[in-house]
Amino acid sequence: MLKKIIYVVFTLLVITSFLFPVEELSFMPEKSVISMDIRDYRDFLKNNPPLDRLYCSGETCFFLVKDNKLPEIAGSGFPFQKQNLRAPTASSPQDSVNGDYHSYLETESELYDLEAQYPDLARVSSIGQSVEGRELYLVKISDNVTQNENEPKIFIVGCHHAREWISVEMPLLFARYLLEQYSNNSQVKRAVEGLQIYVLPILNPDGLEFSIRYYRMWRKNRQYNGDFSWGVDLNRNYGYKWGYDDMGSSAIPYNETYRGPGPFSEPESLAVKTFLLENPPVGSISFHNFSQMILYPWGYTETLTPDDVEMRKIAKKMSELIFAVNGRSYSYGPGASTIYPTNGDSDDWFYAACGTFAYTIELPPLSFFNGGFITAQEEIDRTFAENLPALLYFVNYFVTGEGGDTIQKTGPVKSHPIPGRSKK
Ligand code: 0X9
Ligand code: ZN
Repeated sequence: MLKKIIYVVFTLLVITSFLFPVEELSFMPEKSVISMDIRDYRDFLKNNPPLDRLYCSGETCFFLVKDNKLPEIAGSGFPFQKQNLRAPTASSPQDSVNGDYHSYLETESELYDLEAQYPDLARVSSIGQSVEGRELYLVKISDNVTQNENEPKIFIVGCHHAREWISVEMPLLFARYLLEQYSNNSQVKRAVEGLQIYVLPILNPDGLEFSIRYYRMWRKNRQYNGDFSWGVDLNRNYGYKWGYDDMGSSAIPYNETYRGPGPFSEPESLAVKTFLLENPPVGSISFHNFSQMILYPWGYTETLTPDDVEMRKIAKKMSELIFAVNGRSYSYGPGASTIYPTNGDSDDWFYAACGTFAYTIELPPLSFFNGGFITAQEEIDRTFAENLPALLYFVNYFVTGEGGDTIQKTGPVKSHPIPGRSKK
C-alpha cells in the first residue's frame, strides 16, 4: 500500500514538473527585486552566473532573483539592497487576459484581414514554424506585392520576448497604417512604392501564448532543454559572436538569457536566418520593451562599427521625432554601451551577415518602477503614435531614386560579411 502511495505521489510530481517549468510551480521560492551598483555587477559576473536584469538607472541596476538565491549572492561579497517590491505574479488563465493585445490567433486573423482588404499591397506567408508548430507569420507590403522587384527590403519584427506584448502591436499597427494610408499620405506612398517591407509581428508565438495563458512574465521560447527547464532566449541565439562571453548571454539553461546549445539552434531564429539570407534587408527594426531606447550594433562589444556615425545619426533623428510627439525621451546608442552587453542578438547578426542597419527599439515604460514589462493596453495607441513619425522617417531613409520631400538618402548600405566565429 505504502509503495502504491509513493508511486502515485512520484508520478504526480513528475507529470506536474513536465507541465510546468520548475520556476513556475507555486510552491517554488518567491522572487525579490534587488539592486546592485553596475560596477559591482560587472565584477560579480566574473565568478557568478548572470542575474535576471530588470532595469538600470544611472549606476544602479535592478534584478529579479529567487529568494533562496539571496544567501548565495550575499556570500559573493558584493553589496546589494533588497527592494521593497514583489515580483509580478502569474496571470490567471482567462480568455480575455490579453485585452486589446493580440494573441497568436488574433494576429493571424488580423494579418489575413489586411491581405483580404488590400490584396494588391499585402501578402501573408509564413517563414517557418515555432517549437510547438505555430506559424511564423509575415506580411509583405509593397506595390506589385506578388513580384520580387528590385527594391530595397525592410524587416520589422516583434516579440522575440514573450512577455513584451506591446512589441507585437507596433509591427501590426504599422502594417495597418501603411496599407490604410497608402492613397492619402505621400510618405507612405513613397515607402510602399519604393521598398519591399516585411513585417513579422510575432517571432515567439509559443512564448507569447504561454505568457497570456499561464505565466505573464515568461520571456524565452518554449524549447524543452532536457533538464527540467524550458526556453532559449531568442535574442541570444543568433549566430554572430554567439556565446562570445557569459556576460552578454548565459550557458545555463534555466537562466533568462540562455543562449541555447548552439547558434541558431531554435527554429524561430533559424527561420529568420534563412529568410533574411534570401532577402537581405537594408534596414530593420526589432521591437522590445522596456527602457525607451534606440539601439544598434554592436551588442557584443563596445567597439564601434564602421557605420557608427551614420547609424547614430538615424537613431538621433528617430529619438527627436519620438520626443516631439509626447515629450517622452528615448535614449540611443550602440547596444553594448547604452543598455548592456548582449551576444547572439538579432541586431548584431543582421548587421554582420546582411549589412542591415539593424535597430532595436525598446518601447516604454522607462523603468521597472513604471510597470516594466507590463504595459497597460491604454498605452498601445499612444506608443504607436509616438513611434510612427520615426518609423516613417526610418523606412523612407532607405528609398533610393527619385521622390520624397523631407527625407535624404545618403548612400548605399555597406555589407559586412561575417568573419569566422571568434573564440572566447
Ligand atoms: O536583453 C535584450 O535582449 C533586450 N532587452 S529586453 O529587456 N527587451 O530583453 C536588449 C537587446 C539589446 N540589443 C543590442 N544590444 N543590440
Ligand atoms: Zn526584449
